[in-house]
Amino acid sequence: MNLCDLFDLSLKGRRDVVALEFRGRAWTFGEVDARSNRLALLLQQKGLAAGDRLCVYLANSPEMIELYIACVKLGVIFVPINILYRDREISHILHDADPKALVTDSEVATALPVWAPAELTREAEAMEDRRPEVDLDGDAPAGIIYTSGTTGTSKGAVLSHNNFAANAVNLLACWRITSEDRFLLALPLFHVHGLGNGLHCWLISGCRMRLLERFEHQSAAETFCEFRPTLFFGVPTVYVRLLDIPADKAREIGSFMRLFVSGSAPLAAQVMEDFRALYGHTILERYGMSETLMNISNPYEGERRPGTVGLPLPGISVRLLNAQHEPVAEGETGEVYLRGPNVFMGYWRREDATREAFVDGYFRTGDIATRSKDGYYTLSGRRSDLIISGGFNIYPREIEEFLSEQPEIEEAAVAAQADRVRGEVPVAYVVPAAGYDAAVIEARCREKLASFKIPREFICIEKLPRNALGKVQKHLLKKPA
Ligand code: MCA
Repeated sequence: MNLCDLFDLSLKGRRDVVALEFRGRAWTFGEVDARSNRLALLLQQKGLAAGDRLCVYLANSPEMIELYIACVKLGVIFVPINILYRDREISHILHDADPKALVTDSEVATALPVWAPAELTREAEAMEDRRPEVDLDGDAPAGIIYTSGTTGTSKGAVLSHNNFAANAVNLLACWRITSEDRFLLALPLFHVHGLGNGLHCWLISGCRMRLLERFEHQSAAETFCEFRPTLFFGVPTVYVRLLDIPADKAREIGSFMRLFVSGSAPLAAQVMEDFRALYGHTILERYGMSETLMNISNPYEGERRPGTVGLPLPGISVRLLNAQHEPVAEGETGEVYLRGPNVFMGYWRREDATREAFVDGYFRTGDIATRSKDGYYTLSGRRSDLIISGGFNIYPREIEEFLSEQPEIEEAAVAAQADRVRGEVPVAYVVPAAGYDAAVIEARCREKLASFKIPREFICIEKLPRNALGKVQKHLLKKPA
């Protein structure tokens, strides 16, 4: 079996049922199937074949969904690019993934063929509504998700049909997702949360999904009350924003909602408490990664314990190991290592990084956790200095390298600063050189880096605190009095 066999539960099994709503329009599963069949044959006619990569730089849209399904049907590897990325970040992925083409509405500097989604849709209308004949087994790669790299440049996590399938089957079973659900998806499809969990749970369960281009907190109450969803996935920032909805509206939303899920960053226990008081629902928090999809989840039935990510999902083995790769004692913190059908195939064309990522067949997550006597996991930190802002991963090294390229900066360090809405935001500690002007530097960052990576503050200091080995001691960084 491969993903198409699971998708056919809805694409064929629920052909005449409304599947997808977007900006006031709706499509049945049969229409989604026909459109993605035609698109797959068009891509094939344009020279794409199983194993080729197709980069996609698009905001959430039905066209992005159809492209993904067409790639799955053809065995083409789907490579989504964060729509907030700028040229510097995009060009790295276009070079690394080595795709046949890029699909986008934006102006992107590349020598690759660039196809606009509307143009593809128009050309595909002339193709037959026929499934391409491609023999794919579950170990075929389905997608490459670029995850910010600790070394400053991101690496492509290769996820197979089986990875996506195992993840979706787990979530449908454990979160009771069925064709009766009405699913509101506001998360970006260029990340695993929106693509791996969102799109796959929708298409395999056969539920009705309303897709949003993005989460807009100003119109969230109206959107919820108009569509009346039963299922919603969010990052903690979204739930913080939902706390601002008037109590009467929140109660109304709580009356038709079945399940709120949170992930991609830690959910503050207080936010979970406040949310329960306002909506009458206990958010279900879970833990995943781009390299492994979902690993650990609080239970649907049973205690959803605040501050924890719950229990390992079916088929997934978890170890907490110390620096010597030995199991830690009960209640001690250790690094999370994972093994299971959800764990990726490796980093694209990075045998070295892939080798380093596994110990005895277990994937090394870089996350630090403890386990309670009754098996609940609590994440307590990270091996690297990853910053998670509004659910987006930021590796300071990438920003530090960019800042160090500026002639007006001698050296810089980027650290996390707590933020009520986004959890953490990046701030830069800068040793200035001649001509330094924070506004000029910020403008350059805004031009070259995704908005969520731009340091919220540029703090000038005389020198960076370093240990005897010369390593910057970020925990000693503080604003001058
Ligand atoms: C944010 N912005 C966007 C989007 N999201 N622009 C276009 N499309 C988006 N999807 C930009 C806004 O234009 C603005 O840019 C800035 O972000 C902040 O926007 P704001 O309106 O203040 O939004 P917010 O209330 O802060 O909410 C932000 C958000 C966003 C919508 C929650 O952070 C988001 O969608 N986060 C989800 C990320 C995600 O899917 N993470 C999963 C990774 P400007 O500042 O220029 O005006 S996968 C993962 O982590 C693992 C696998 C897992 O376990 O899930």
